[in-house]
Amino acid sequence: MTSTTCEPQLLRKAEYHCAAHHPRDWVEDTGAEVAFAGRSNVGKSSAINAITSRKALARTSKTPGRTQQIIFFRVDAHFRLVDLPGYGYAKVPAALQQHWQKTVQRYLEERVSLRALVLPVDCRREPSAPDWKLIEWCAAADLPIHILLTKSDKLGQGKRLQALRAAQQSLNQMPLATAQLFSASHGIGIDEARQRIADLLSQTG
Ligand SMILES: Nc1nc2c(ncn2[C@@H]2O[C@H](COP(=O)(O)OP(=O)(O)OP(=O)(O)O)[C@@H](O)[C@H]2O)c(=O)[nH]1
Ligand SMILES: [Mg+2]
Repeated sequence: MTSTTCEPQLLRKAEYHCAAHHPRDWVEDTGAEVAFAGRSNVGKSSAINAITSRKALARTSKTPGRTQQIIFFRVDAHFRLVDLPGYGYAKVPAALQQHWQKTVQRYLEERVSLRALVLPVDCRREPSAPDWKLIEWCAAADLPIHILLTKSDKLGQGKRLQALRAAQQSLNQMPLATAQLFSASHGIGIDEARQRIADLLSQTG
């Protein structure tokens, strides 16, 4: 029997499972998964690698728009992490942009095993309009969302805490939205994120 409580260290066992262009290729919708959404180039794939303690589990790139499919990582028979295509990169052809948008929308609306979204947001910027759309969609759907204020290595300690307080303040009407400081490259907030994701995966659906 598989356990339905996810220990944080279990996330280190994540393995690449498949990349899906089309909903028919999605992994069977059983068990529990947490998906990483967000702007192109914000650091979704880097966050997955940091949290799973893997250098190149999810492919990262300096070229925005790298992750173009929904990528499933299997933690064990019950738990998964999912890397969603990024949004907001202007150079991606409109038709492709629309295809992703539709796919991601369908994923969010239909996926029964989805327990929460993780949304990396650059800590030096305000969340973008599509970031807010996701945050508000989650609030309306009663789906937890955990915001990683990422690339926080780029800020000094004082500015970092200021960014965290501002984010928490802007989310204070949304009980299922949480935020933390994070840096994939400098190891900031990785244990905290791993713990949070394990807790979110352990919730019953
Ligand atoms: N300084 C710093 N750079 C980071 C951090 N996280 C990611 N990066 C860099 O940001 C760039 C984009 O990272 P990715 O993880 O590929 O971003 P992504 O959101 O998966 O991008 P797409 O798949 O294109 O949507 C890479 O050059 C990373 O090295 C961080 O915490 N600090
Ligand atoms: Mg990526």
